[in-house]
Amino acid sequence: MTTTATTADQSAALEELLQHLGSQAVLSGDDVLVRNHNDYSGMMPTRPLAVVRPADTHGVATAMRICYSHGIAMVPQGGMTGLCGGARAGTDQIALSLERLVGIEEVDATSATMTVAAGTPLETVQMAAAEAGFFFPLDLGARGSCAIGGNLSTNAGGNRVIRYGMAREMVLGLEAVLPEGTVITSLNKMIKNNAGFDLKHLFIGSEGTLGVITRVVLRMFPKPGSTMTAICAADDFDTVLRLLSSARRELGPLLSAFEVMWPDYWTFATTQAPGVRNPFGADAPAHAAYVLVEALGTDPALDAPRFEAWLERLLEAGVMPNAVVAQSLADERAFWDVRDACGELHTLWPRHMAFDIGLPVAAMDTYVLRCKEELARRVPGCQSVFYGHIGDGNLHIVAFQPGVDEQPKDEVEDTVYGLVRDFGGTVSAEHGIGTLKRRWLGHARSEEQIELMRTLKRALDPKNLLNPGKVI
Ligand code: LAC
Ligand code: ZN
Repeated sequence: MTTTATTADQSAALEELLQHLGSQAVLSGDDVLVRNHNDYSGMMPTRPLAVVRPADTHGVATAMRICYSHGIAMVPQGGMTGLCGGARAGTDQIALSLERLVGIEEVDATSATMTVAAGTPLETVQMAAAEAGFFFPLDLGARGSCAIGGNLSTNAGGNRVIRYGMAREMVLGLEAVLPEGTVITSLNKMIKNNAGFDLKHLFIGSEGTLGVITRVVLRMFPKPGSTMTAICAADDFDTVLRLLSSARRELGPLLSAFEVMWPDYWTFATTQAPGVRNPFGADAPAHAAYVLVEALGTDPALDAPRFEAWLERLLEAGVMPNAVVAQSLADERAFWDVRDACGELHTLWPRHMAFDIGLPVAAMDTYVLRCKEELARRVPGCQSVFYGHIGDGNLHIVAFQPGVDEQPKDEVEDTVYGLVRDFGGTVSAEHGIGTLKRRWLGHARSEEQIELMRTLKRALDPKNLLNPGKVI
């Protein structure tokens, strides 16, 4: 059931919100800031009816109770860095921004946990963990702007999943507000707690459709004592797979990133992205794939020579043609700059289409070849680059057709997702579904799975007012 609120309902709700939360927490009409109009998905911006910015859980619950009783749809918003339209609010909807619900509430060194307000930027969380002598491993390009609540509601991935898992693995407890305003507080600090359903997982990865996360208890990890980073070249994808299994075997639990870049991406990054240099040298020969390998250890005196010796053995055995190991922090940064150059693709191809698919690792290269071929056949002049977190079976594709007014979205999506279905993959490995990928959900989930998602949605949000039209 979808409820359509009348203008009278909207005015009554706004008046009540102002009365209970104060003018600092309610912005409407022209006062709504541009930052609340859109996420990073590149969709058309929309100005929500109003933005409500409560400063505590009680305020969030009050706002949601008021909106629910007046039949007004609410859209939770964090740092607005999502890539699928999940936080984009329509003109008749109220954006519920967590931007004032920020701060580190507690750092518990004995439990190795920190309790954090949901609007806190990821980078602030990382820094607070570091100050306490710990490490918070979730990391992604948008770290300075994205909010931890958004990271959890989308179950964010990033570059260190291979070692530490997705955002879901870093949460022990949380507090969330149900669509009609009930607060569910479970700030659990224990690793083991099998007392009934683990309700936090209803809210992690459901993209703000079942509840709004307000506070979280995060796991902190020991701060690594050493970082080893290398870029390896491979002359075919089998070499990449051999390198991956060798890294898993030889580096064991130290392996913390395994990022693969296909030549189209590599050429873009090392020749077109500003300030990025080719770690093999500007005139180095081209290869079939490039891999950034990172390992985090405990003791530089032991770990670094072991890491170098491992790569040395592979080079000597002729497994791969070339590899460079970072000798300084500046080198490490320069290697990651090649991988992070994807952030510059929007300047090169302003209206590009970006994908975040998942595939069985063994099928990855065949998929890339087929996809590139089909894109070239179906979309004349199509430019595309392939890169991703291959250790996690997660491939990013960015495609663009130059010289046309409107991008051929349907052809490109049909190609990318049609092959995903044929290869038994997923339409989103880490960015989520939002609105952008909603029509493709059936390529990755069965009807029965989607129906169960809808059953849960109806049970928690019978009026379909919390982030309606997203995910399912
Ligand atoms: C990345 C983000 C876009 O891997 O998921 O760069
Ligand atoms: Zn990614």
